[in-house]
Amino acid sequence: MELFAVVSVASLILGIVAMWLTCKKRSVVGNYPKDTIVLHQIRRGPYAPSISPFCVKLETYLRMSKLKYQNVCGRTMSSKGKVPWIELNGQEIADSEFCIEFLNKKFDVDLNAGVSRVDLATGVAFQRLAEDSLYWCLVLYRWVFRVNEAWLEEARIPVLFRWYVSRFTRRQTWSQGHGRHSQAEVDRILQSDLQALSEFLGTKPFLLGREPSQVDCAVFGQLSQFKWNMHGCLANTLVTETFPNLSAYCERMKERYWPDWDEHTLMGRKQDK
Ligand SMILES: N[C@@H](CCC(=O)N[C@@H](CS)C(=O)NCC(=O)O)C(=O)O
Repeated sequence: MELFAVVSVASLILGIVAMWLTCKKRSVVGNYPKDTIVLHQIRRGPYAPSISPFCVKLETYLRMSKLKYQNVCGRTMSSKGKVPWIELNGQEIADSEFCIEFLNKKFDVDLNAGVSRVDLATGVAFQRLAEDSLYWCLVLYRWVFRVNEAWLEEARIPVLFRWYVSRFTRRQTWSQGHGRHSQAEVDRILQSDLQALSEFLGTKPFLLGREPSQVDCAVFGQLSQFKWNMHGCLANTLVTETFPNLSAYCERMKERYWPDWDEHTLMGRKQDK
C-alpha cells in the first residue's frame, strides 16, 4: 500500500515536471518591429541549426528567398501545436508549407521560376516522400529506437523530456503507421526512400536541375538530420556512404545558403536568442 502511494506521488510529480518541460506555450506577442518576419522555432541543434527538419526547411527557404527575418528560438508552439511557425505584424501562420505559401504571395517570391510543371509535380511527390515517410523514420530512430543516446546528450535534451517525447512519438508513429514496424523493417523503408531520392537526384546539383527550387528546402531539411544529426547509425551511413550524391547535395545546399552554419549549431558555439 505504501509502495503504491509512493509510486503514485512520484508519477504525479514526474507528470507535472514533464508537463512543465514540454508545455506548449503559445503567444503571438506582436512586439516586433513592423514588417519583421519572426521565425519561431526550437533551439539550435548540435550539428545542424535545428533538430527539427521542418525548422531547417523554413529557415533555408527564408535564406533562399533573401527575406529578412528574426529568429526566436524557444518552446512556443503554433496554434496547431507544432514548430516552426511565423508571425508578421501580429498575424500567425502555422506549418512550414503554409508559411512558405504565405510569404511567396506576400513578397512575390518564386523559387520555381523556369521549372516545368512535370518537374514541379515530381517535386511534390518527393517532398511527400521526405516529409511523410523519411520524417517518421527519423522520429522512430531518434526517439523510439533510441539509436544514439550520445547525440541526445549533445543536443542537450533533458532526460525527462526524452522520456516524454519517446512516449508521445511512440503514439504518433503508431497512428501514422511506420511505428507498427520493427526496426529492421523501418531500415528497409528508409533504404528504399533514400534510394529513390538518390536515383532521382542522379548527377543533378539540385533536385529539379541545375539551380535550387522550393522543394530543395523541404528535402534538404529532412536530409540535414540524417547527414549531420544522426551519426553512428544506419540512417547516417546510408546518406554519407551508400548514397554519396545525397551527401554531396547536402553540402551544396549548406555551402550556398548556410555559410554561417557553425555559428548556428550548438557544437559550433554561438546560439541565437
Ligand atoms: N507539417 C508541419 C510539421 C511540423 C512538425 O512536425 N514539427 C514537429 C517538430 S519536427 C513538432 O512540432 N512536433 C510537435 C508535436 O508533434 O506535437 C510543418 O511543415 O511545419
